[in-house]
Amino acid sequence: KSSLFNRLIGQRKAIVHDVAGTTRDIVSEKMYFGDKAIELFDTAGYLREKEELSEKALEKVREAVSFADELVFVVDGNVSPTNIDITLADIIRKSGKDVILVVNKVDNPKIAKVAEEYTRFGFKNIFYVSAIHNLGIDDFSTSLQKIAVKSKKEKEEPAKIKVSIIGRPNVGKSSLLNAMLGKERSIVSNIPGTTRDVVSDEIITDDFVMTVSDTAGARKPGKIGKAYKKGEPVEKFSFLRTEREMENSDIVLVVIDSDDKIAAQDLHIAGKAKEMGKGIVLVINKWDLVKETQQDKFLARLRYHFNFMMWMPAIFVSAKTGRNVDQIMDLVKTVSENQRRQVNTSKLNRLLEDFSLGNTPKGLGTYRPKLFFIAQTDIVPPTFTITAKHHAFVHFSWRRAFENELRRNFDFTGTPISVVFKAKQ
Ligand SMILES: Nc1nc2c(ncn2[C@@H]2O[C@H](COP(=O)(O)OP(=O)(O)OP(=O)(O)O)[C@@H](O)[C@H]2O)c(=O)[nH]1
Ligand SMILES: [Mg+2]
Repeated sequence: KSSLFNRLIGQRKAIVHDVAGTTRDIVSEKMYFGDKAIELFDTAGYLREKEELSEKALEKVREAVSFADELVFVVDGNVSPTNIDITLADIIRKSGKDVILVVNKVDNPKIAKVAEEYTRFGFKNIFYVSAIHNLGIDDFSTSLQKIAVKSKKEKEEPAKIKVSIIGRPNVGKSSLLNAMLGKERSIVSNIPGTTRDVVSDEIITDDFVMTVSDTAGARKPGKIGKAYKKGEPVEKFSFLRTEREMENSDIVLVVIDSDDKIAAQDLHIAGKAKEMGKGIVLVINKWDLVKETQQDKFLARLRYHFNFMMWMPAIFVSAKTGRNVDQIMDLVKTVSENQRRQVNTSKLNRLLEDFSLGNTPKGLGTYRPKLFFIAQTDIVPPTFTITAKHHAFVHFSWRRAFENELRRNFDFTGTPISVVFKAKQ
């Protein structure tokens, strides 16, 4: 299997063989076909046994079979089907998944006769190859390409980034948009509630097209209710528009006014963006108004209040003087990369295994959670799915600690990440 894997990947990967029977043996690599790709898993190491498969090895096989979308079943064309082959064929057939049977080591006509014995497994899609001698590999690879073509398109490079500017009324959102664009695009005034409709424009650089939207000031829901009763329906409408704009964006610039108190509403807005899985940059505006003596105090309060989102980058700017405004663009780009980060599956499994050694999730009574396998299942926001038994008994504090461990190992600055569980069948 490993020779075949290496042949397909093109020798780019050193296969790890050290610790048999652990997730350390999962080696994966992406194979690209144009803008489509498949991720190949080599299950080397599961099946060391000569005669029969241990229950543990079988479990690993079932796990891999259940995880994959399609299967490549590799057998040795030099020898007749063994008991292990028959057992594996059975598991694979029962999975109901599409299977490619690859009969390896077929490099001369004599062997071809033995190799044909494998047709009795009943798999229609068969390739006779020799990984060592590079025979039949192209045809096999073409059939992998067919799988890739069926798959979803790889999510695109962060060429297009949608950014929304959200914050309480009068914090300087419109001023910020104008400063970022370098033109007076949105109306600025010292009257709160100036912006009523979303105002968007594009910032185009060599690396990306950033659509930036200035929104109506987000007021406390209670206040909107009061305004509504007083016959000001526009406000309520604006708030809904704001939320919708947030939902439509990849990254939210949460703007707060450094010349004012940090309000519950500021935390509410940031919390909402987090809940929606959006990338977040905290932009602290009007820094020109804050005297140097007050700056430390403000920083301390900021750290205290936004403690629940340690991973959120913050930048101090002045829309008025233009200070640091350019750096917002750099931060947005970094966050955009982080929220599209895809972590290699073998690295993830190694991390989970190492972390679990010192942090076994405790269960309840006889219900002991057992974690089997982890894979990243989505981006924007990065989502990790752990296949487990009794996962309902994993305490939320374990999940939080593991999220922190992920953040320690991979840069997810500015993006929420999510760890979810999937029951093992
Ligand atoms: N000193 C100073 N004043 C600023 C800064 N940014 C904005 N302002 C002022 O703050 C006031 C409100 O600015 P806007 O940009 O209209 O604020 P907004 O958040 O869009 O307000 P709404 O649309 O009403 O929600 C204006 O008087 C601006 O001139 C800044 O960096 N420094
Ligand atoms: Mg405005």
